[in-house]
Amino acid sequence: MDRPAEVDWFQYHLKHEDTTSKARRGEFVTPHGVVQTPAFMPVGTQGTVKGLEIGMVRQTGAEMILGNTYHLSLRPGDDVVAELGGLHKFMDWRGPILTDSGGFQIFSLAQMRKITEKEAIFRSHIDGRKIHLSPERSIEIQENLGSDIAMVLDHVVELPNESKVIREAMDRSIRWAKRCQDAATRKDQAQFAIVQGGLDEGLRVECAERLAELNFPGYAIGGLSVGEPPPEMYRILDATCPVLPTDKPRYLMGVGRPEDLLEGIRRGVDLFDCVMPTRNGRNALAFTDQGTVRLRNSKYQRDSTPLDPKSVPQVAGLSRAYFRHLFMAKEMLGPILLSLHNVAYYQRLMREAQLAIEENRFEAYYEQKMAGWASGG
Ligand code: PRF
Repeated sequence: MDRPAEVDWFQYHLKHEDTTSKARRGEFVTPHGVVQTPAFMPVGTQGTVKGLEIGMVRQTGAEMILGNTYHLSLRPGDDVVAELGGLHKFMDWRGPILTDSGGFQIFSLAQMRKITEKEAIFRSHIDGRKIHLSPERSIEIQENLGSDIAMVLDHVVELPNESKVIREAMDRSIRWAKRCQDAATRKDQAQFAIVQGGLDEGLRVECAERLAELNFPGYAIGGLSVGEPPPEMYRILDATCPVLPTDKPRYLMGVGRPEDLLEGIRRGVDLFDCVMPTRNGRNALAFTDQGTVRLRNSKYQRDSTPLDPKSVPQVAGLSRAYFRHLFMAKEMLGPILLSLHNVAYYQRLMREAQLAIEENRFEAYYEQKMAGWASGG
């Protein structure tokens, strides 16, 4: 869609700061609409939030979704998506879209990867084809997809790792962030930088400070939730968040469990994404206020209690026994309805968190949710 180039999109309004924690209540303006923060983005890797038709995604209350450079450039091809009018039109999602740069997918999916200063070279996990992904090409792909927010290409390394390797990847990620910035041609797309630096607080602070100088419209914290114990991630958030600009949104990439979201929010994170609600939904694991429920468990065979009476209308009337039956019988409705429930659960959590921040009671809200999840129903 053509939009006036002179309009200053991507304003972040910090509306309120919780007095009991570092939680922030904000609003992020994009060309495809406003996102209330804290916010959770369902993951739509291949141009679909798995299992959910687009009306269901909207119904959950999600305001922004995530798409992937890596997957969509390999299949169907970013040139194809561009020719068909961009990703919004292709998948009929009218709201904001954020696309990841490919940095993390090269790390987690690609075979035979090699990183040089110029680019990442790897083999496609689909057909083994050799692919070159430079910062400039990542931005070209994301501009072709037409997302509202493009992530810079970063170099993600395994943890634990030698400090020299972590520093080199961090330095390269900063140089690549600058190259992404210089490659931008679309006024209706904002780029978010990504803080790397492993589990080293000093490196994280340095990275955040150096990226802050480049004045990006938003900042992500990457390289976490890659297998380290959760307290390590919280320690890095404690060190990193205070160094990030207060007037820009902060995005914790690929996180996480409901408790990780609240742990992030009380440290000042505004935005999250994770495959957890959809992946677990396909796998018979439900999120509830009493903790996770494994619906294949035989103890639910004759359990007539509703999974969650506060869920969406399609789910609110369904018993645990019915869900167990759907999964045992391998009916496709099971994964669909449970993905819908889980994504809606995450969205409800974000709305509750937003309200708690507005009313200066986030810590009390956090304590109450954590106690419920620990109660085990
Ligand atoms: N970098 C990018 N995408 C990501 C991550 C990252 O570090 C993570 C880490 N949890 C998830 N997604 N580009």
